[in-house]
This record gives sequence, structure tokens and C-alpha cells, in this order.
Amino acid sequence: MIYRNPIIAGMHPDPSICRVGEDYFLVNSSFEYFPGIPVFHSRNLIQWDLIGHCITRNSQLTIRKGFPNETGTFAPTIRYHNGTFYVVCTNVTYGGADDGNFFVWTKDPFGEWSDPVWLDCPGIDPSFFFDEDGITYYIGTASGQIYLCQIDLNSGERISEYENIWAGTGGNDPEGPHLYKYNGWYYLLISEGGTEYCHMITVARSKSVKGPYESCPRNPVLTNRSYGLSIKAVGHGDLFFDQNNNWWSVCLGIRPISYPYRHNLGRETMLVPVVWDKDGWPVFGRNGLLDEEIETDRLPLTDDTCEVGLFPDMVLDDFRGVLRKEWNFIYNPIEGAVELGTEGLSLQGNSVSLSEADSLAWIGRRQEHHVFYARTLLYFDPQNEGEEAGLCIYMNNKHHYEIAITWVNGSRILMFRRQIGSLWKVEQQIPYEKMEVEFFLNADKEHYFFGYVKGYERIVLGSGETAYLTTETGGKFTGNYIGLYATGNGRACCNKAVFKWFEYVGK
Ligand code: 6LW
Repeated sequence: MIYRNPIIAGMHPDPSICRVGEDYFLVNSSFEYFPGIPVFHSRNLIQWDLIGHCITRNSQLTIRKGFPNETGTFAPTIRYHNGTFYVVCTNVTYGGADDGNFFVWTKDPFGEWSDPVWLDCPGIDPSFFFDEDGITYYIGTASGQIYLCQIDLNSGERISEYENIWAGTGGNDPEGPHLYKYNGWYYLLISEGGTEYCHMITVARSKSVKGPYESCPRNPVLTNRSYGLSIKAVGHGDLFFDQNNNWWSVCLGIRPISYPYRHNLGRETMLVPVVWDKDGWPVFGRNGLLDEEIETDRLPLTDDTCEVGLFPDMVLDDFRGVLRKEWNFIYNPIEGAVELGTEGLSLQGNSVSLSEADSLAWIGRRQEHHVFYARTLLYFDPQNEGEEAGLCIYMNNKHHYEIAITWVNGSRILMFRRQIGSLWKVEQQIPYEKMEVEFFLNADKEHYFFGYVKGYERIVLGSGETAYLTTETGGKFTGNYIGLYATGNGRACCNKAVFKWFEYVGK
């Protein structure tokens, strides 16, 4: 059968995976978005359900504001050991509260996770390795080195000195380490080249956990740099074997939209078949290259009726019950800003505008497809100058396009606006009598189109290039979100904005 990469589309970088019997659990970085660290479950490795998040309570972690797309939860690792799941991760705050490395644990990955246990270990990209002799190793990245130390899992205390074990093969940013034991060898998998177009996975091995580590003669074992392949920047991977003893890796990669390369979906999760060569080194993908379409007969538990790959993703959300798991806040959520009721989703805007890197009345879901359409029915009665509620495509506070109902010079209007870095412009304003409006946002690879529905007519109010809302233009580690928001633009909002339903259809 053929499966397609990515296996988890939209911003889902730095994947890490563990298997328990025939069940697979996978986590990703989520940066400033909350809930943090999405947890996915699968039984066939290609269809993944979002089952929850590790960080769901404000009391667990404070996410640093400011620094768009480069604070919060970076590069988690998930491991299962003696009946408990552990996720070890970094909260990047640049000196703010709750900075550094921590782990959370649970017995039930479908439920809640523990409070963080903070670790005295520097740097980023932490991983755990449980050795056969019962010792728990922490592996991390700091000062251009991969290091290791022992920790006590109960207290989180570091119980040995740090020891540098490898610095990679000479590429910049050796990072994202994971350690495994197989056939009497310790294998150390890392990434080099930075999380951009020169990204690569390299591997080294040793008979002793502390080294010396010998580099694989075929390094890098995975990279798409300098190849005309549709997936670029592959790296930051984790290695595992399935219940049939077939080996695989999950890693990140991107799908650029244009040349020169730019990408707007963030870094996505890919699945790579792995085999071992006669000398005991892993061979990733097609001799070290990752294809978008992969033919394999090794996927676990897949029968002919199982659809594979990037199926159209369709969601019609009527906002009844509890908020669906794919909706995120930016930073820790504000008490009372977002509520679900019989009417739908209500957002109580505060004074924070879309252009500020601060907690605002906003929820968003990842853009997972280059081509999609989204629609929402909004009821909003703005009463003061600047009060606004609408639908946006959002990379960060300095890069977003939006359509909104707002109040300008004493009257209600529909508005289309774009912000690209320090360029900020209201492109369209039209008078609007009603308080209810159906907005739409359609995207293809080149443009985002915004408009509203009038009777049977769909009226486009404006459009913006996708190229300006890409990581290369103004982002860092995340991808684009489709957001619903309300704001008083400098003042409190009198009335709540009510979104009655939301639809997303990806193609
Ligand atoms: C992460 C690093 C990386 O910590 O980017 O792709 C950083 N790899 O390993 C943020 O995702």
C-alpha cells in the first residue's frame, strides 16, 4: 500500500513516539500555544487521533509572552517505562518564570498529566533513556554538545555530572538527541544543520553508554537537502520498532509553497521506514531520502479498507459541549474570555489587539492544508470605536490578515485588514447594518481570500499573499492558524462576540 507524508499535517514539529503493545503515542512541540504538547494516538501509524495535551492547566506552566513563535514548549520526548508515560520537554522563556527542562507523567495518556517535575539540566531538546541496569539517563543539548547525566525519576534530582558524549559530524546546531540500545550497541540519533533547508539526521554508536561514540560512515542517514523532493528540511527524528519488529522513524519536514522556498504550514510530522544494513547501521527512507508517497507492506494493522494519507479534513463545529481539542489559545488562557453556551462560542474581548504579543480573546486551529476553506457565523454588536470581532489567518502578532465586524465613526462596518511586519493597513471598509454575518476564508497555495455571504452571494472583500505569512518572511518555529477573535483595540469590549459555528474543509 501507499501512504503519504505528512502523517500529521500542520504545525506539528519535533515528533517523538513510543509504543505500548499495539498502541502508539506521539507528541509534538507547541511553543506559545495552549494547551501545550499535543498527544496523538494511533494503531496503524498513519491515522492519528488527537487524544489530549500534556499541559492543560495554567498552574502547570507559564508561557512567556512576547518573542512570537519562539517561547513555550520545545521538542518533547515521550517514553513509556514500568507502566508510566513520561514526557520531558523544555519551556523556553528567555529568563522568565518556569524556565528550563521538566517532565510530566501519567498512567493514562488519554487523561490528564502531572504537574511538571523541574530538572537541573541546561539547554534544550531533552530525552530520557531507561537502561537495562535500571539507570535513568537524561540526554540533552547545550553549548553545541550532546550531553548525558543520570537522574532520579522520583525526585527529578540530577545524580551525576554532565558528560558530553558527541558533537555530531560538524553540522551546525547538533540537537534533538535520542538514545536507544539495540543488538548490544547504544545508538545516538541527533539532528544537525539547523531546522531549515540543511536539516539532517545523523547517528553514532558505542558499546558503552558514555561513549566514545563512533559516527556512522553514511552520515547523514536522512536529509533532503539539495534534492528536488517536495518535502524539505527533514530532521529532528525519533526511532522505534513496531509489534512486527519493523523499524520506523518519525521526523519533521516541511512542504514549501513556492520558489524561492517558503512555507506557511509550519513543520509537520513525517513517517520514515527504516531498515538495518549488514554492518548494523540504520538506513532511513529511500537510501537516506524522504519521499512524500511511500509504498510499503509493513504498516501494522492496516487492512484494505483503511484510507491512507492526507484525507480531506472536514470539521463542522457547532461549539456545543466542550471545546474540541484542536482549538488553541495563544499563551495561557485568560479566565472567562472564552465560553461555550447554547448560542455557540462566545469571546469576551479585552483591550489586547491582534497586533500585540499578549493574551487576547482568540482561539485558533492549525492550517493543515495548502488549499482549504473555512466559514463561520458571527453575531457581534460593537458599541464603541475600535471594538472588533472576526476571522483571521494568523502567523503571529506581526503577520496576519483578518475580516471583522467593527465600529468606526459611529457606524457598524465590515473590514478587511492586513499586517505584514511593520506594514499595517485597513484595505476595505463597507457599511453593514446587521449584527450577524457569515465570513469565509479560502486559501490556495498563493493567496488567502476573505469575504462574507450576502443572500446567495459570496462577496470577496480582499485577499493577501500566502508568501508574506510564511516562516521565511516573518515567523520562526510555528505554522499558520485560522483564528476567531474579539478585541477592544486598547479598551475593554462591551459585548461578547458569539461564533455560532465554524467549518474547515481541507483539500
Ligand atoms: C528544537 C530544535 C529544533 O528545539 O527546533 O528542529 C527547535 N529542531 O531541536 C524548535 O522546534
